[in-house]
Amino acid sequence: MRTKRCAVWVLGLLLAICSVPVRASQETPHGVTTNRPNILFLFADDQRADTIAALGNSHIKTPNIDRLVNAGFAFRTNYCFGGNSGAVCVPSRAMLMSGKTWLHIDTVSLKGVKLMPEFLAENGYVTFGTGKWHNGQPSWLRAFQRGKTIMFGGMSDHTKVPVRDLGPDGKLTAERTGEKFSSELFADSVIEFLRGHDGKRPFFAYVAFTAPHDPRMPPVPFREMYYQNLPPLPANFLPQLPFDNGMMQGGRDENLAAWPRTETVIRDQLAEYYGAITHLDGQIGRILEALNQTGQADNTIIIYAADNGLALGSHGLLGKQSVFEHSMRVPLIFVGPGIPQGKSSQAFSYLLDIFPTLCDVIGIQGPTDLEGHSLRPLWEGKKDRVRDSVFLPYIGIQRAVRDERWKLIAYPKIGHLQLFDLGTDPDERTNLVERADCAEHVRRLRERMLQWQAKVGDTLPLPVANRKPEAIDLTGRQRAPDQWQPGWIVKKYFREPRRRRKARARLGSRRIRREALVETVPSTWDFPRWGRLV
Ligand SMILES: [Ca+2]
Repeated sequence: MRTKRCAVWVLGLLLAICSVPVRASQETPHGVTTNRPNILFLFADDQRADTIAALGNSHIKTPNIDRLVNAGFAFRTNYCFGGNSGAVCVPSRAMLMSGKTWLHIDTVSLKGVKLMPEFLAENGYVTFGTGKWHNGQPSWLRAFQRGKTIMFGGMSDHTKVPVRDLGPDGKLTAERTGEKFSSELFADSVIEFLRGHDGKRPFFAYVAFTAPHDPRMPPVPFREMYYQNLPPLPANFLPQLPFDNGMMQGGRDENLAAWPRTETVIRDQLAEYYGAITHLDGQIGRILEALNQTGQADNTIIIYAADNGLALGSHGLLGKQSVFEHSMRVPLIFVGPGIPQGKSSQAFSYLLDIFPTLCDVIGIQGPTDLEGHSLRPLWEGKKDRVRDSVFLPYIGIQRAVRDERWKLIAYPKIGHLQLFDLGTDPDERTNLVERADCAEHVRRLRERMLQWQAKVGDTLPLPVANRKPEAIDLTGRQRAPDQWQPGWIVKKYFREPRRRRKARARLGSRRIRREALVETVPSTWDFPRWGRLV
């Protein structure tokens, strides 16, 4: 009798639970019912933090990212936590998705790590992914329930993107070539998802653009607009980094222009880079418009970020394989319910803070082993910082640590140190490491670096004192294009001008190299400046 009464009670309870409407609320595994916002994650590839008009770049046109800046909260001193690969995208995305540093995860496969979208799905979210995924197919399949035009790998010709879809059988379709420019292709896919979403459960939509990663080949009008009005050289332009930072020779990124870098080439490549960003910005505008049309905009958190920065002429480098600010700092903007509008913070943050931040905002207890911090208290004004320094470990060749004003970079392979006063020298142009009155900063920051190493389990030995690096000169070094560069870029940046080819044949390489230097090097090619930098 007692058993029968109990069974009836349980049946009644089950019926009551089943009759609870699910449209506006979700139930967590802990039984707490909440109203959760959607999440739209817009992620650029290789976008420097200083390429957004509303955040201070007076040359670039980014009206839609500006809308996000004006409607949300920008983290102005946000970093990628270094990396363990020349393809910085791989560790950066692994850290974003896991909330852990690259020292503690298998960045290539993400095996055994709880992923941010996977975790959100376990907590009631519909997860959708489009665009680049550089951490293997099994981890993508674990992360997302739905997907279209997914590009597995690091890069492609933007007009011939190799993509797969997630089929109704839960398997990835065969690879096909995308029919549009990458940014348009991925925008189309997420717009289709947004329009088709039934709203019964909140969504997490991840849009991983491959712009402005090279090939720097935006549609013609977008590069023409900047050729007509060339971007200025970066303040820390150099024809070549004068010492080997460990990634100068043999890396793909550094190969995209001849040494010494010239003003003409760098300003043209900047025009193409800015064009790719402005074109991407237009696609972001389309996505925001589609979100508005669904009526979901007021209940959606939008995140805008990028995986790593880029040098593009700064310090004589082109790529992201350095711990200078231009290569490790990336945009980070949050927009949404409860987030202040048009505000920003200089507090230090990392991309790996996004996972714990989202857990905090939507009211879920995140995995206990996340290494980042929630950034929510910063926009709520409850804290003015979540950490007091930033550590940037890059493979076994570079380590940097910075506090609010000072930054120390160590190059363990060559025993070299650089100290910059970011307060007066934000472009990292003048190395103060040998100045007697700066010795205390070197000592203090080196100590901080050791503390960071201990904290994250980084065992790389650091230089104990500065050793001046040997100068190298890559002038005229042989280069070959990779398979993804379109013909016009190969012709423009890889083929030697005919007059120089003829002269080389006539005079021999040694003499023409000197002539080429005289001919192409801009007035800023100034060897005494090297002395200050090294
Ligand atoms: Ca990247």
